[in-house]
Amino acid sequence: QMLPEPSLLTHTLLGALSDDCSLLDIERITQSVVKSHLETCQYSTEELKRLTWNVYTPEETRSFQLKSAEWMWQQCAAHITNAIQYVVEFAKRVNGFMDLCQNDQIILLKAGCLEVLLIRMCRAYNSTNNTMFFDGKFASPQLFKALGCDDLVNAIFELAKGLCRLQLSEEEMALFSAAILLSPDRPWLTESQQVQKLQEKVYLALQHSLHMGGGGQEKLDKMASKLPQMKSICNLHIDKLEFFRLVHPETAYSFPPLYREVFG
Ligand code: CLR
Repeated sequence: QMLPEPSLLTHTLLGALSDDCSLLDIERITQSVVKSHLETCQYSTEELKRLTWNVYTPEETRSFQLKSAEWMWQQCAAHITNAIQYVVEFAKRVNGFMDLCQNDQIILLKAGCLEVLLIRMCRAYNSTNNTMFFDGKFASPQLFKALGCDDLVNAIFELAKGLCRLQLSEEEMALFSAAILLSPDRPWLTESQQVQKLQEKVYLALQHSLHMGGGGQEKLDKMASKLPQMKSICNLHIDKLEFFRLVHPETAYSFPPLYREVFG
C-alpha cells in the first residue's frame, strides 16, 4: 500500500523543524524579533554614541560614593525596574510569547528578564574607559561603591566587557535575548514543550544570522559560554538583595512593586 503524499510518517518524524520552520519562517522571525528589540531597547545606538563622552566627573562620582546605601539601592532599583518594563514589552512582542498561558509568561519573565537586561547592557557599556550608562551619564564601577556590593558590580562590568568583545550585532543581541527568554527548562513551566518549540525556531534564526554575519558556530559557542556568568550574577543579585532586605527592611519594602515581584 502506497502512503499518501506528503507522508504522514515523514511529517511526524521530522516534526516542527522542516515542517513549520522554512527559511522564510526564519527570516520572518528574525525581522520581527529585531524590530521588537529595537523598539524596546530604551536607548538607540546613535543616542548612546552621542553621549559617549558624557562621563561623570571625579567630583560627581565622589558625591555618589558618599550617598547612603539606602539611597543608592533605591536609585538602582528604580532604574532596573524601568529597564525591566522595556524587557516585558520586548517579551510581549516575541513571536508566540503571548500565546503561552499567563502562568508561563510570568515564569519566563521572572526567570529571564535580568539575563535579557545583562545582554542589553553591553549596548550601554563603553569598553574604552570601562563605564556604563547610568542616569544620563557614563559611570565607572567605583561610582556604585555606596551599594556595598563591589563584587556584584565588578561582575556586571566584567560581563559587559566580555560581551562587548563579542561585538554582537543588534540582530544577534535580539535573537540571543529571545532565545534566553524562551528557555524551556525554567522550573514550574506548565507548557515547556510549547516553549521549547518557540525557542528552537529562535535558535535556528540565531544560527542562520550568525552564519550570514560570518561568525558561525564559534561565535555561538562564545555567546553560550557567557550563560554561566549571567546565571551567577543573577544569583549574586538575589543574595545581595536578600541581605539588604535584612539590614534595611523599610527601604526594601519601598522598592518598586515590579522590582519586588520579579526578585522577591
Ligand atoms: C542595562 C541596559 C538597559 C538600561 C539599563 C538600566 C539600568 C542600569 C543597567 C542598564 C546596567 C547596570 C546598572 C543599571 C542600574 C544599576 C546597575 C548600571 C544600562 C549597576 C551595575 C548597579 C547594580 C546594582 C545592584 C543593586 C543590582 O537597557
